[in-house]
Order: sequence, then C-alpha cells, then structure tokens
Amino acid sequence: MKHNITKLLTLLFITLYFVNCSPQQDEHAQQRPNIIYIMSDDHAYQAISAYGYGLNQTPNIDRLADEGAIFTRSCVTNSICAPSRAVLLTGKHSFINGKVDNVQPFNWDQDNFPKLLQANGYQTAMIGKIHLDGLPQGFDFSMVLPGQGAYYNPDFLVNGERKRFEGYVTEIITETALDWLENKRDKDKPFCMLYHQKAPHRNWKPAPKYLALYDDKTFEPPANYFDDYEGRGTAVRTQEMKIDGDARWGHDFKMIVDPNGDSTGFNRELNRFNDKQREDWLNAYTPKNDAMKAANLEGEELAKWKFNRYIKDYLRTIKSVDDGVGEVLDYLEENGLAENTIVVYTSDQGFYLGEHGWFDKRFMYKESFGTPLLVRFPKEIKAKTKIDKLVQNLDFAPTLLDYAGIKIPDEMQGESFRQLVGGETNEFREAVYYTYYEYPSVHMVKRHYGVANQRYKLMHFYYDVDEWEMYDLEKDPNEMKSVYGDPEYAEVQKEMHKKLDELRKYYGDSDENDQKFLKAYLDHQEKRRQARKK
Ligand code: SGN
Ligand code: CA
Repeated sequence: MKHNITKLLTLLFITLYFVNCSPQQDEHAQQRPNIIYIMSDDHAYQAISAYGYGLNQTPNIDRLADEGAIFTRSCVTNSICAPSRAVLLTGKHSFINGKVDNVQPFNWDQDNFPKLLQANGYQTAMIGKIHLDGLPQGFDFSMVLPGQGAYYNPDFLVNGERKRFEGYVTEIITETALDWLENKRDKDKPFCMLYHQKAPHRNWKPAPKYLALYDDKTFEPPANYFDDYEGRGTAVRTQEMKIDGDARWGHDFKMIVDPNGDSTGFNRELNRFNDKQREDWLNAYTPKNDAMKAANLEGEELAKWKFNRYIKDYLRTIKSVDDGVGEVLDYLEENGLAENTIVVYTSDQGFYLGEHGWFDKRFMYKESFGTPLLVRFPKEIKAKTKIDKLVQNLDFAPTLLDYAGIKIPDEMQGESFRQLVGGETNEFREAVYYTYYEYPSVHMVKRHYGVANQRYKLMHFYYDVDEWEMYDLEKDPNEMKSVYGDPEYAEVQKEMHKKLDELRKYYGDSDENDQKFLKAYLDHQEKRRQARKK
C-alpha cells in the first residue's frame, strides 16, 4: 500500500514537472488567443448583408455573425480616418491621444495595445492602411500604405521602406496577410495581425474582375436621399458631401474617355494603370458612360443615376474586401486556428450611402457615427449573438488586452466588452461621448461634440456657429427633425446636457481643449497657405 502511494506520488510529481517545464509552457502560451483585427476604410454597416439592409451580399463577413456576434450599435468617438485609428491603438479619446484630425501628427511613442501584446510574447503585424505618419511602433512586421494609398499598383512602406507593388490594393493586402500568417510569423507564439483594407474609400475604384458587377441592377436610393434639411440647424445645410452636387464627374463618377487623359480632372492615380488594367477599365466604363450621355438625364433622374454610379462602384470595391475575409477565414480553418483566434471585422467609421443625399462621414448622425462590428471567437462567444449595447472603437484596445490576459492600463479610457459579448453580463455603459474637429476642410462638416444613449442624441456645433441639436432616435431614427428647444423634451434635454457635462469631465475634455485644437488646426492651415505662396 505504502509502496503504491509512493509510486502514485512520484507519478504525480513527474506529471506536474512536465506540465510546468518549458515545452508545456510554450503550449500553454499557445493557448492564449490569436487575434485578427480586420478593419476596412469607410465601410458602412448598411453594406454588410448581415445587417439586413438588402443592398449587397457579403457572405464571408456574414460568417462572423453566423458563427459569432454582431453589434448593432457599435459607434466611433470621432468619425474620421486617422483619428479613429489612433483611438483603436491607444484606447484613448482623440483629445487625449492628440490625433484629433487627419492633419495633426500622431505620436507613435505613446503606449498602444500592440506594443503591450508584443511585450507579452505576441507576434504582431500591421498590414494595409493605417494613415498615421511615421514608422508604426508595436509591430514585428509592418507593410502600410503611405497616407491614403492607391487602388492600382500601390506603393507600400515595408518595415518603413517604400516599394511599388503591381496589382489591386485589396488583393495585395490579403495576399500579404496570408503570407505573413503562413511564412513570416514565429509559429510558437500567439499572434495579433491588424489587417486593414483601403477599400471602400473614395474614389471607389473596383478590381478588374468586378468592373461589371451590378451592371444589370438598379438600386433605389434611401428614402431620405432628397432631404431638404428642414427642421435642423446650419450644419446639415452647409456640408459639401452631396452625391448630387459635390461628387465630381471625373473623379467620382468616372466619366472619362481615357483614364490617362486628365480632361475631366480624373484622379492622377489612374496614371498608374498598366496597359491591361487600362484596357479593362475602358472596356467596362466607356459603354456605360456613352449610354449615360445619350440618355440626357436631368433632375431627379440624374440624381438617381449618380446614386447608382456611386453605390455600384462602392459595393464593387467591397466585393474584394469580402473575398479577402473569406480567404483569411478559410486559412484559419484549414490550419486548425479557427477555434483559438479572435476575428474582429469593423470599419474606421460608418459612411453615408445616400442618406440625406450624402457620401462621406464625419457627422455624429447615425450612419457615420455607427460602424459595423462583428466578432468571432468560438471559445467564448456563442454563434448568432446579437449585442445592442453602445460599444465604441475606444473599447478595442482594452478588450483585446483582456482576451490576451494582459492588465489593461489605467490610462486607457475604453472598456473591455469581453464579458458582454461572452454572455457573462448584460451591463455596459449607458452613454457615449463624441468629438469631431476637422473644419474648415474638405466636405465642410462643422466642429461638434455630443452625447448619445440608446434613445437620445444631443449635439453641439461650434466655432463659426453655436447651435444645439437633439434627436429622439426612437421616434425619428433617421434624424430628420431636431427636438432641441421643444418644450415636450425639456426634461430630457436637461438630462442630456447633464450627461454631456459629466462625460466631458469624466474623459478629460473641455472648452479649452476645443480652443487648443482649433488653434492648432488653423495654424496648420495658415502654414500650408504660406508654403503654397512661396
Ligand atoms: C480624401 C477624400 C475625402 C475624404 C478624406 C478623408 N477625397 O480627401 O472625400 O473625406 O480623404 O477620408 S479623395 O477623393 O481624394 O479620396 S479619410 O477616410 O482618410 O478620413
Ligand atoms: Ca475612413
């Protein structure tokens, strides 16, 4: 008996020893989840079939909703590209991380979540569009577009070194991501890959193989496409983002004869086409353009034609994004990585697909404040989960660190939604805070900030106006009439003001901040004016 106990103890000891020694530890390390964070640029949730708008089919992105979670009220803190990316990395509002608009420099020296993952044994990569100047910090491998990047034959900065690539940007980014997964990473470590598409950013140039997609289809614009902007303030009237009015014939609607000629001001980017690409492009667009000219459209008919040209090109670019998601998901499955990899799909912000007559983003109104979010992680997230809480891009850094088992730094302002999406709690923040600074600028969307909860939204436009708007999102989901100042809403208005003051204080924002960033912006513009004069 005694002998048996000794034997058992020895066995137990040996087992424990092996569980603790290094090869097993590596295996343990591998149990930490991998992360693939997919972000496209300006991808409206309305253009993902899982959201149910019926515009297009995105079967691969939809897989994430079928096998994981879809967030119906995910939103951003500042609906513009580079600031959104800075928020993603730092987990801090724009006025704290300093990248408030597309022109201010981004300070890469500050902490970011990939740096923390890296310091804790993760392999990290950043592939695609980041729109932040300077060598990305926190990545073992980076291959990023300089600035906005080009759709055709783009340059990339590969670990900082500029190189030209032949082909279509979305496909190149996907191929690079797959190559990194298969050949470049250290397979003994958990990984985090940021896989960021440029598409469907303006000016919506489709891949050669999708130039004719939707040719046989006519899309109906949204019900408020012919918005007259009654019942709201100055900001909706003075923006410059109307499909029928501000979008350009050459650049946006591709009404060109020869993509290498610039008679209609068509984007210089087209000079990058090779012969085959040019031929395909001309073969696709010339007959459509000729038919359009022959039709002599006017008024509403013309406005609808413009909507169709816009939406078709926009959706064509998304087709390539969706293909890429499919390839990456297939790769994970084929390599036994699907179970232990968190896959996030989102966009840097939402986008207008004709709502209020618009393209572009920037406003705190629904379509650009909201952004798609789908997350799959079979170990913790049940298939077909639906989350309607107000999560924000501010939450990505803390959430991903939480999944990786890394302490979330106190300075990060977002909240981990791991427990929420995992079904362990239904509690989450009740209201979100928003800021926007890039004015006066392209599209002329006025500076504003605001607060939103599930039911109401309060916004303040400032600088060259001083106007408030408030929306009852239940009665007026499309935000067509401000109820600010309406006696019926006096109590709600008071509450929303209180909440706004609270959040500005809580996150560390103030009128002084607004003035400081305004001054920095105007100084920057003045410097550019002076430089142009010289
Ligand atoms: C470019 C676009 C604008 C867009 C900004 C910011 N014009 O200037 O329409 O609002 O980028 O976009 S373009 O025709 O040159 O593309 S962001 O996504 O980078 O913030
Ligand atoms: Ca964007």
